[in-house]
Amino acid sequence: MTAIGEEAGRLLDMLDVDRAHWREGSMPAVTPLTGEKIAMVRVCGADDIEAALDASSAAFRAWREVPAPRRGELVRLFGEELRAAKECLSRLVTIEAGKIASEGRGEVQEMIDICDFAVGLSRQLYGLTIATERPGHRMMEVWHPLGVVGVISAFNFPVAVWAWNAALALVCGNSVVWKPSEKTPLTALAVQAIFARAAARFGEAPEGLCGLLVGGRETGEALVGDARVALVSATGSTRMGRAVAPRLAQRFARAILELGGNNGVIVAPSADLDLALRGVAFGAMGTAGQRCTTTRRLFVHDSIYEGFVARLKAAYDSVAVGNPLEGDVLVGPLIDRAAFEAMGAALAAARAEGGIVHGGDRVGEGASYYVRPALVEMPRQVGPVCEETFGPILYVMRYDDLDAAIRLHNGVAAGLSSAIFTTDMREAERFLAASDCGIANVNLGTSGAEIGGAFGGEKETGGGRESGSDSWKVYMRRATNTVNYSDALPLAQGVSFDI
Ligand code: UN1
Repeated sequence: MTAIGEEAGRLLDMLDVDRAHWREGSMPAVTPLTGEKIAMVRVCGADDIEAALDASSAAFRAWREVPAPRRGELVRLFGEELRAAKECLSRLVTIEAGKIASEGRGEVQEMIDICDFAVGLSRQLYGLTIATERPGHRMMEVWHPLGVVGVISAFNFPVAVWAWNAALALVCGNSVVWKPSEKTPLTALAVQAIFARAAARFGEAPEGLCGLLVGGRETGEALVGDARVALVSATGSTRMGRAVAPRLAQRFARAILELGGNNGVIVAPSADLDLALRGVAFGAMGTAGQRCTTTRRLFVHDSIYEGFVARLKAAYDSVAVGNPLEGDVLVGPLIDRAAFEAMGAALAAARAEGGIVHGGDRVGEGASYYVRPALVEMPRQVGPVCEETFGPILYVMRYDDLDAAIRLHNGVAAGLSSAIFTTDMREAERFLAASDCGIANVNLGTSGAEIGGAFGGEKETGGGRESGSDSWKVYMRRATNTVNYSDALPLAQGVSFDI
């Protein structure tokens, strides 16, 4: 085993992950930092899937009877365990997903934050009391646990996205079965071990409350197709969503779809350009362009275009790209060769449409894929600009009329995140009113949302909402209850039916 493999092993040992799961399995776990194999992970078979779903169904039946604030106590303990494990787990996120150290820590912090949110929520699963038209009656709505919640997550947020779903699902009284990305099984195993510690301290969590299924596409399909799974929360490409959504709809199961983004930023003439520069730089280059909220399109007003784009190019030239374990870098690797090839193909397509590419070259060679982020000046919004390529490519376009820019901004299939930089209040409000995305910001970038808001997007982003606000409601079922405490039986709508 190489040094980095040994470090991954040490971290897994420190986090108490059973070696049987990552030493003698059949699936190699690879670090994008060097392209080396760092573990051999056990993949579940059809029997494991069956057993996990049975266990999860049984766990749900028991867990739904536990009062919600008690359920919150388990999530509180999980948050404590995450705090204790933060350094180890975030380092493992860096090794397995390639994130720079502060983003690895940020990801684990996001898990801790959603635990805190969910603990509070466990005492606030409120329903309404509704005025009834009938005398001596009371009408109310009550929220009940839903069932087994399947979570399918992507490599780029290998642990936080599961946590958004799991923390809410658990306080809502559900059990959870998780299929992580095949590219990031080790962090998933680590999280399971951390959860197991919280469950042991809690003492009354049913066996199988949080299941993990490491596997490929068939494993995800099993979750999507199984009648025991009431809700599937899936993060990934729009292509994946197109396969998943109809299958869930066919069996009337619920879906939370968090699919592609093609997020745009408008920089208006009145913008604070220092702020805009930092916001765009982090949004477009952070996480090596591998967030669903990454800034991919930039519309800059004609009057400030030359100066702003020149400053942006200088930032692109100065940003340090490389192995986050070896230095103070801001941009780590692409996840794999396929990502690198997709980026190359998009840049070639952009050139063919008249784009002028700045950056985008490969750094180093071998089995890891580091690239300098690419800034592409485009004459129009065409070809690859209209699609999500999961890498650090920022397409830059000029505009002179804000309404036309907003129309272009909205003129793509995805609808996740968006932003405007302006100090003109009317422009800001016009943008917020018109952006067709689930997230719209003023004077900050498109990525790095806090857990307190509902997270998700419209159109081909899938329409799901996770995390904060009232996203919890999709993890529960609502019953409308009417109670008659009178001696009469008045019918609604004044209907009479005297027998
Ligand atoms: C994702 O990329 O799948 O807003 C999620 C953000 C993060 C979550 C991104 N809080 O960028």
